[in-house]
Amino acid sequence: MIKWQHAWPSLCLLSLIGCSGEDRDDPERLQPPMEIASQNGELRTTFTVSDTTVEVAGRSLRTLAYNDTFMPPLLRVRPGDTIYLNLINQTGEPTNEHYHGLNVSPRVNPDATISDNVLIQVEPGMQVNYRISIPSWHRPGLYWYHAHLHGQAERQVMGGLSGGLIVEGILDPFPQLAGIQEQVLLLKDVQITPQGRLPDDIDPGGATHRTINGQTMPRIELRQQELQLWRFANIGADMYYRLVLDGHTFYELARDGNRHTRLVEMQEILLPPGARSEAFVRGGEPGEYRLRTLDVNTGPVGDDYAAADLASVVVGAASDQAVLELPQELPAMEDLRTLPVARRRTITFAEDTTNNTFFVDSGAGPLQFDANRVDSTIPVGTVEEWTVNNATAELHVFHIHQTDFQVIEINGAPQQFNGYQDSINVPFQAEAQGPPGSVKLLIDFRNPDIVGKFVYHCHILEHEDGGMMAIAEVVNPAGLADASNALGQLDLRAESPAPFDTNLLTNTLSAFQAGAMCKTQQPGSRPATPRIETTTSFRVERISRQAAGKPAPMFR
Ligand SMILES: [Cu+2]
Repeated sequence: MIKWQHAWPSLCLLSLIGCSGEDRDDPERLQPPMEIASQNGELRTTFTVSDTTVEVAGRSLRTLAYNDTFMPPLLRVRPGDTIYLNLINQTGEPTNEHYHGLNVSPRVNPDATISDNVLIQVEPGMQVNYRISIPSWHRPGLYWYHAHLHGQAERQVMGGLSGGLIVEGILDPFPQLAGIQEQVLLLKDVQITPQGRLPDDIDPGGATHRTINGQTMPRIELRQQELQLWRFANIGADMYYRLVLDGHTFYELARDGNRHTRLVEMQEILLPPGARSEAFVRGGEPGEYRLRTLDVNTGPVGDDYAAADLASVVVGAASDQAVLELPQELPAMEDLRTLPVARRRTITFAEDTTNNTFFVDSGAGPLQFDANRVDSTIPVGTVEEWTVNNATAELHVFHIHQTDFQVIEINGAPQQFNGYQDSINVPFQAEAQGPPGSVKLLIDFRNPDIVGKFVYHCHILEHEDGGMMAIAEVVNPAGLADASNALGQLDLRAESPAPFDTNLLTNTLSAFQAGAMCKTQQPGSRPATPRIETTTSFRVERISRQAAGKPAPMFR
């Protein structure tokens, strides 16, 4: 039984779609995730995180979940929309939320709501009000959201704290394809002990249940010659997938929410944790096929993921409708190699296999994550070339928040320009004394919305929790109007469009005061600007007094 706990019940009930009676009456058939779609430019919802029991893979699992569901709602928005998401933490441990892949602010908003800021933690009993403003130019595609609390990310994501997010419009350039069937395929694996819990110490390569939209081995239907868009997201904690559909070819349209400049024909899709692939599939000869993942070995000190069947795919007889052609021309994208490189950096993933600890060397030696240290300071408005090395004997997955990159080399081999992505598999070091595995990226830091502090890390969440994460701070060295927002901290100056809502303010201040992560100011690391008149801590204190004594009914 799915329970909904929305702050705006009438609005959200109106916007709930994706649960047609036909699909729900046929449990073997792939059921699309529940959806919440934006209305009039706004998506408003409340997620309550609780310690609850969910049903998954025919088992009961005691876990932390959003709104008591293993597969929480798919959020569907359009470029230019705003997400208002209230996250209520009714569990005994902190959590938070990241909006993976969105090119949005990493800061605290001027109205005391939180944008995509993973340095905030939502303590037990607290609520945080997220407001994510998606720019009107945002690239459409498949994204996802998930808990991103350092040290608990693997456990919280595997247990259920992850879901899908679609920015609508990926097929807009192809009006001839309007209305084709899309299949949202959210891949999430989960390990369940005989006691019905997650293992105390998760071994990424341990026995696991593979689910799609929370279902085990569902049935997907299409007709011979029918063109469908299959939208895969790996929203699990650690696992890699190598996806094949027997007897069929994938024509990849987009990666990580970025439409390609040409369709890429693939027999197999490698999907590291966090990655997305959106691909056309055309129904072959009538019959039954398997969607499978092949064996993956992530290296000599890595993990083995055994091959597994994921879904049954039934191709029916052709319909009498006209056969749709694959799009031949895709819109052009800017090849970042045509732009000047402002700076070259080398980032190296390293690890200590004896202690199972993980490091990023951003130029100051191998370091574990420290929220109070800035590892890379980047002027906004630039494109940088990052060489990401892997000096270990297992795969890692480089992911950076708030932006995308273009992969220009893998182990020294130049790569054709197909588009952008936000995650990339980094090959392991083949020989102990040999060169590291390596990818070379052009990372786009031109979007002024991303001024602030955010992270880059390995998206194998065991490794991220173990320290393989670092902080980037995008700064505005010109000291332009919004430079003080580069603090990535509470900024309550007069630009706020509306009077402060005391509840929002109380929630945000509580998050700051409870979580040490954002409070330490780094001396000398801030851009100097005459518009910053007070320190952040003073500003927080002043507003705190102002808010004192006011009721905060939404705060628990
Ligand atoms: Cu890793």
